Amino acid sequence: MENLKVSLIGAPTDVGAGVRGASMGPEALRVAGLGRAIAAFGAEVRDCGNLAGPSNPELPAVEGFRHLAEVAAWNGSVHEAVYAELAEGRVPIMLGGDHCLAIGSISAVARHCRETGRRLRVLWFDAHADLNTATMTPSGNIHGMPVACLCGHGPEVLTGIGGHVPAIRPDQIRQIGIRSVDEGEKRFLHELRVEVFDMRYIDEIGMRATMEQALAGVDADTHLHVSLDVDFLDPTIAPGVGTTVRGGPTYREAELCMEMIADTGRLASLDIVELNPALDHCNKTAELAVDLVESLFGKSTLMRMHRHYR
Ligand code: EXY
Ligand code: MN
Ligand code: MN
Ligand code: MN
Repeated sequence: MENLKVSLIGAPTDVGAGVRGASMGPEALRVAGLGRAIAAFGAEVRDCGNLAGPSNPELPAVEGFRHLAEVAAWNGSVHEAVYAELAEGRVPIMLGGDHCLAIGSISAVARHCRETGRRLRVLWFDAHADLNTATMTPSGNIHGMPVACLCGHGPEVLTGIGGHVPAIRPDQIRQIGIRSVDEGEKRFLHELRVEVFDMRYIDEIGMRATMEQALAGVDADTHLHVSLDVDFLDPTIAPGVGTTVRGGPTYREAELCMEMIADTGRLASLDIVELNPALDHCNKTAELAVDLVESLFGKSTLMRMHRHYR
């Protein structure tokens, strides 16, 4: 942990979302003590501040996309910022902002992995599959499309960010916590053979076995990227989100996910997205996100020191 260098990159926008407010996410995470919490583990933390970009024009969808030009501009900036921190050997944490920004961050991670010969595994924690396209989308909101764009299905201004189409292959992703999937997305998930651990699966086999499967094959050459959409969590513990879906993981289930990722020692980049302070209660969802990040960076409980239960 002593040599760990972490960079916080704020991307204060909600241009990809249907509900406004995620643009305030980066500041809420800072107020909740994100930087201090990571520094407490002995990591060196650089706060790169916030990226700048176009404001939210609040316009209707055009040919299946809302705010395509604005989404492309923000993602271009995110891509460059995340790529630059990775090139310096740092662990970038992209503070959203809505989930459309994962197009920029994950395309940067994929580019870094191609250049350094590392294997990429993306863990996508979300209530949604985010696999819509212009013809399938019920809303035109691009935060419902990043997985499709990253896999090469979308407009060239988004799929081409990073210069390699597709940025990633479906077999590099594992989706965890999914419970709200549109009809077109269901067909597309099957067609692309995306490995999905939905809530029904988690209910039946448990979070520990789920995460063992999601992490199977992760080795010393793996760059592990976590894309944490806060709506992954059950709304009773995480109300500060514009797209809540009931029936999500409990506090302990979510902590266990993060602890098991920490145990691999392979976490190399992270997105924290969709936090909406305008809908939160006294910043409690931001504080929960900070708790989860602490576990992700290896905060251990007493239980973990006494492994007789394994
Ligand atoms: N599937 C719905 C749509 O595409 O409009 C809802 C998407 C919500 C996406 C949130 C960020 O994960
Ligand atoms: Mn690296
Ligand atoms: Mn999402
Ligand atoms: Mn979501």
